[in-house]
Amino acid sequence: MRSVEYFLNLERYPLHQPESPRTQEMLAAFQKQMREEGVCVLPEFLSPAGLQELVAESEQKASECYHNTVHGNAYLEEIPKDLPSHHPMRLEDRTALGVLAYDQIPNESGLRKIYQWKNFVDFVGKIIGRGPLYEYACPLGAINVAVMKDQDYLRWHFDQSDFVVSVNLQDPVKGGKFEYVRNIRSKNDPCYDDVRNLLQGSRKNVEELHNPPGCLVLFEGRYTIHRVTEIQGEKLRLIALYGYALEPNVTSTDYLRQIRYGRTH
Ligand SMILES: O=C(O)CCC(=O)C(=O)O
Ligand SMILES: [Fe+2]
Repeated sequence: MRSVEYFLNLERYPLHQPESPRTQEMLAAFQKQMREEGVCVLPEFLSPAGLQELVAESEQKASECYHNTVHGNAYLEEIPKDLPSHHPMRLEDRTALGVLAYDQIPNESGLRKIYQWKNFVDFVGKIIGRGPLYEYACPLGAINVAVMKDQDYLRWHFDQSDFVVSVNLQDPVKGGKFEYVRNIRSKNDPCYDDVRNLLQGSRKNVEELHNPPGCLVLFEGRYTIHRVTEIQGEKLRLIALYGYALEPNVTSTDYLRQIRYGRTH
């Protein structure tokens, strides 16, 4: 049985020594990056051997994923009836992807070991800077792996959650780029004109995230709109998504579970 250390690059990121000056220095820099940019990328977070094992495991399970195609808007909300015709909430697009749910991730998986490791949870929580983190209490979503095949696509959207923690496992041959427009809206201003222009094809302020396999990414997606461009080719895009909450016992709705996992439990 492998220990969590096997999967991580602890030489570069000494999470096992949380009090060491190097870890503290690193944390301060990532906290600053998170505060200022709303995104934080930690390259080579996984060890090469750990990455290889997690890819093999996900590839092996990929055919069991639930695949769904849904059309909707960028707000992941139903469209109110009386909206003007030019409102960006009326603009719908396609999302097509597969997902492996938490209960499809093997009990011995390194993905679980990392997710549950106190040093990891504390480290991520400190970077996010919003207090201690709790494991997401969703039996399907706490850890899930997005499996994207040829022609799959994740449309432009805002997240319903404050932040996402992801570990990229495998890039496709072509496409599958994570694009975003940083703070296109804010808490107080929905900036509908900018959102509409983007949804209609504008490339203004579009950035591409550089997160090769093995990267850990922390991302705030509530005000930063983002998408994954269409996958091309036979190689799967595989990315593990870790759900954490700022309080205990936070879970997802049956509606959301049905769309993402094709079931509620
Ligand atoms: O697959 C990704 O890189 C991002 C996924 C995402 O944006 C989401 O699940 O909300
Ligand atoms: Fe998202």
